[in-house]
Amino acid sequence: MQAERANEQQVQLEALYGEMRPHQLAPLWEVLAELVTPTPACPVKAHAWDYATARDYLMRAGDLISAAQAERRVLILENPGLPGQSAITTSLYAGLQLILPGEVAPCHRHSQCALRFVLEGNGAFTAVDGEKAVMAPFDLVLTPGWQWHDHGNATDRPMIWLDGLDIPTVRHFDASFAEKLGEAAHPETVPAGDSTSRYGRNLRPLRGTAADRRPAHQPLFHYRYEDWRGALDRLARTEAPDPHLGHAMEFVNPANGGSIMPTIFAHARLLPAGFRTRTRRSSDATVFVVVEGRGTAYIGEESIALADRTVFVAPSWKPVSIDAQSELVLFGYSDRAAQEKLNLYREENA
Ligand code: 1HN
Repeated sequence: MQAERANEQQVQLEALYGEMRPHQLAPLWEVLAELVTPTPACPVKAHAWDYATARDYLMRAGDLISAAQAERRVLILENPGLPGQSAITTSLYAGLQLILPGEVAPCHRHSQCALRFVLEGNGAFTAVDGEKAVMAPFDLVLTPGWQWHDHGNATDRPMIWLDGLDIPTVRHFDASFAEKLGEAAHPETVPAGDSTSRYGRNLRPLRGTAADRRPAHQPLFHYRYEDWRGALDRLARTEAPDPHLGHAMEFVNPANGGSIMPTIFAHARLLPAGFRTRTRRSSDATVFVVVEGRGTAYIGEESIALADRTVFVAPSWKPVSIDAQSELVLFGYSDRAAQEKLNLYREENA
């Protein structure tokens, strides 16, 4: 009797849904549990990209299409759980970009924020609003939103870097704007290295128009490997590693002491040889690059071998433990900066 009544209710509800659908109306109670999950439940998968394999495909693309023709010659690192979405996590994008000797990637700007983390090559540059950052391996270079940028390589070797952008975040807000300068390169209006000498030494120009060369909210855009690696090393010599992170340092914006860009948080870690981090989970899915060393990342049920320049991604809220077989140095970026502003960020240490 009861089953019959339930069945009748279901039949009538389905009929009601069918009638309301053409009016763009739908019942919340059928989807509520999927919308508001007790913990993060997204399709992002833990995954790793072997550098040599990706590099090989990138070089083959380099034989077929120029940087100028492609505008940006990049292989997207697509999360296997987000096919076709140009996304490595629900909020972030990652790609590997190649600039061959003599090439220029033409000048443009967009509302999306970008970082470059150099993987190979020495001496090619990104110019941001007319100031060149001449790049070395494992340098971090920022292109904050709406700043003109072009890339060039006047060396005789290819340069390859990891691009990290907030493309899915900007897409989520439907707030993408972009324009091309119409010239290959921005006029070089500021001497190379200027922003580092002005803002990268715990100083800032006191006054005068020259102080306005960079936007006040985003003064520094080049974080050199030799600087951050030295700082991490000195930290490691003065204290025991954090049980969940190892030795870890955040890249900060000197304008406000906060994250490097409004949507993107970046950090570097050093794990001593033989150290294994205690399991930790956080709501910011994170993209990592192996800078030095070997090890294994345990992410949920997966175990990922870490070798030279492996790029890997840890999804939101999956337990992560990293085992360093030799001294292991990692770079990582995530949307923690955005989540903290929205009061969403959480972490839990086991
Ligand atoms: C972009 O502007 C660059 O400037 C790289 O190098 C990757 C991916 C999507 C959209 C814009 C660059 C990009 C990008």
